[in-house]
Amino acid sequence: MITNLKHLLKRRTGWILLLVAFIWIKTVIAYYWDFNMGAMDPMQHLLLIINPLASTLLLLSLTLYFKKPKATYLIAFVIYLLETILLYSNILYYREFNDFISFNTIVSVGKVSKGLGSSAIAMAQIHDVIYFVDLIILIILLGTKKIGFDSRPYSRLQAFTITSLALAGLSLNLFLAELSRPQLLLRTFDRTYIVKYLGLNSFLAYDGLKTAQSNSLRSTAQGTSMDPVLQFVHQHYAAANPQYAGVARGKNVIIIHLESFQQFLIDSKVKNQEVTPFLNSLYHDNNTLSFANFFHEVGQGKTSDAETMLETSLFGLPEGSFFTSLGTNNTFQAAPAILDQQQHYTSAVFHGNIGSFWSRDTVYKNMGYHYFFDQKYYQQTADSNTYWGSKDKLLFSESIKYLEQLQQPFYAKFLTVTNHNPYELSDVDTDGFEKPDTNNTMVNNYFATAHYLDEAVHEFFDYLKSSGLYNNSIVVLYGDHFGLNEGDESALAPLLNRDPNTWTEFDHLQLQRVPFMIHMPGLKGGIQKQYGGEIDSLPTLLHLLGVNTKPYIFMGSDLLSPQHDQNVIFRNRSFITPKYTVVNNNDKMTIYQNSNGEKLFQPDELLRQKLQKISHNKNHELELSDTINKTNLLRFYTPQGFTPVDPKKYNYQNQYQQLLKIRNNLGEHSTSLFSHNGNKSTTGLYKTDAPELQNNNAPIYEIPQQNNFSSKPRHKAQ
Ligand code: GP9
Ligand code: MN
Repeated sequence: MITNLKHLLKRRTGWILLLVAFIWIKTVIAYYWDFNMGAMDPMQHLLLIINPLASTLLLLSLTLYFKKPKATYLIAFVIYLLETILLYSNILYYREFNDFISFNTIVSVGKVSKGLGSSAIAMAQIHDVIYFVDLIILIILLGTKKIGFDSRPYSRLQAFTITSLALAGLSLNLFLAELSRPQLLLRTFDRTYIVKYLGLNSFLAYDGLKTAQSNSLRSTAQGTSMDPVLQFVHQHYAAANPQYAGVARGKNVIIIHLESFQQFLIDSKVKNQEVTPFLNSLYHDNNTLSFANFFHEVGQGKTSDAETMLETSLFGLPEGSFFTSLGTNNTFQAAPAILDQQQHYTSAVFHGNIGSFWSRDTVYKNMGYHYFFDQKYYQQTADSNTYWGSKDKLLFSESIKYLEQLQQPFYAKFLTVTNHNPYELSDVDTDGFEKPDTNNTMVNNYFATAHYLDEAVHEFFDYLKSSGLYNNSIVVLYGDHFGLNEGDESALAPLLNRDPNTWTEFDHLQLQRVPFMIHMPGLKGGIQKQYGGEIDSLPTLLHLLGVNTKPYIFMGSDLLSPQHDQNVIFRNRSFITPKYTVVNNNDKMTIYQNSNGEKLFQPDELLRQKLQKISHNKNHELELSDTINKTNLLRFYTPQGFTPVDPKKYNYQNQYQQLLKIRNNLGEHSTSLFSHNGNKSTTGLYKTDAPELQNNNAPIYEIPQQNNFSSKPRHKAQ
């Protein structure tokens, strides 16, 4: 065996395999030591362990095609060095940004120096030596002639065999990855995911390909491409309703993103228990504008699509997620920046999942978010997380420490996660809620996690009241998208008192309603019957806050405006009007009547034409939105009174320290809740029955472990 090995090291194949082995071993060490890959099950661990192998072998096998042995040895060594540099740069970059280096980061010099310049040294750690030990071993092996230079010719067939082996390995890797995470490349959730399943090389290749594609599309656009967009926006503009315009001016805005929450949950009962008693009470509250006919309009980007619409009033893309594919480089004119520039709002997102998911850590900077509190700001114990991050009750209660430090008015968004499929939660968390007994576990569980989410929101509202924030805030609650998919609906139907045998595609589309509630003490509320969708939420909110939306490129319109467009288009181009539901199947329209769900087999010509026209207009709207996003058109247009966002101004590290520094600098001018409360924390006012926090009188607030590096506040003091 040993002699075989010694023998191998004296051949070209041996040289290649040795380099592959070194890269492989140190990459796996980095996965477990330096990166937080979040492998959850044996399959994910297996993928982590094997994924550097095939792509490295593939790259190095290419050097075997050189006739001259010197070339093989030398170029293979250069590839090995480049791989080492790539790995180590990623380690340093990850320590600062909790993310992997994208193709764009490499090509744009500014960002590289930002990520890997002088600061890189500060990111280095003693144990990093391990990533270079192999280099020393190599030198020793070469020096002691253990590695021999094989000058014999290398047959093409042999080289081809190795390349084929690498390609087969790569396919197997891809197959296993799809098995473990369906739609991995289609939805491109997160850089970490791609690295986790396919490795650093494949990630970079994939990212490079995507970037090249979008760059070539972008280069076709020019300033005049905005003309049809401006024309549409001008015609489509719906002026604010004078009854509501500016009624929430100056209030804090609190957005509560109800994960996977569908409207049918509101007022529903299971085994005589109200599923979401608190949200029901909000829905019926006189101070809540509750939109009964509000639809999600997401595509494959799910949560990220909902966020795109809510923050920009532009649609997500027809395929994939806008956040991950284009959002990291596009120009935005989004809610946080608009509110900051118009009314000096401080903005923050609170989310218990890792920051790189959906590329939020980059996209939020482009949107102008001042702060982003992601998973590392929340306690991480064995039972504090579900698959998607911090449990909602913990998310809300642990956020208070940060929320109370935000300068007011603030625009704060809470992204919940517990009500996300597979909707698994222990009985202790769901507080004895009895699940339904359908034969579909997903359906049964869904009601229990929705119940948990309801309690979490309730606790948060209690805090808003006890801390006084309630009186100067406007709270917006929305469901981002469906929680149960079409396949689950037959199990769900009986719970909605429906016969699954008569369930149609009409029912499926009608079920895409999600809550949209705007609550504020003193607001003239009530259940609103007008139709609308996620695309309409931003103009509605901005008008309530007294912002003139006319200069902005929004696809939606104010739900409260008499000129509001009530036709709602979905990403698959089916649409709903207040009277009809139209299913689009390869451009063939099937029309249903909303009043009774009946299919119109022979609609009269006039109606057909009318619906055709709506279809045409709404498709035009989707196409315009896609052109804006795909060709990054907003870079050619700056709304009056708006300054383009500079993402470099934002730094999501050491945010707690940044907030304290701003508070100290402002002294008595600080407007944070903490300052208004006589420089006393309000965290003690938070009451939660979260079992994870029961053994302590007060919640444990772990100050996130962070590097002291670059703790300068980048956000200007207001
Ligand atoms: C993860 C969360 C879930 O951070 O937002 O995203 P989804 O799978 O619903 O799109
Ligand atoms: Mn979601």
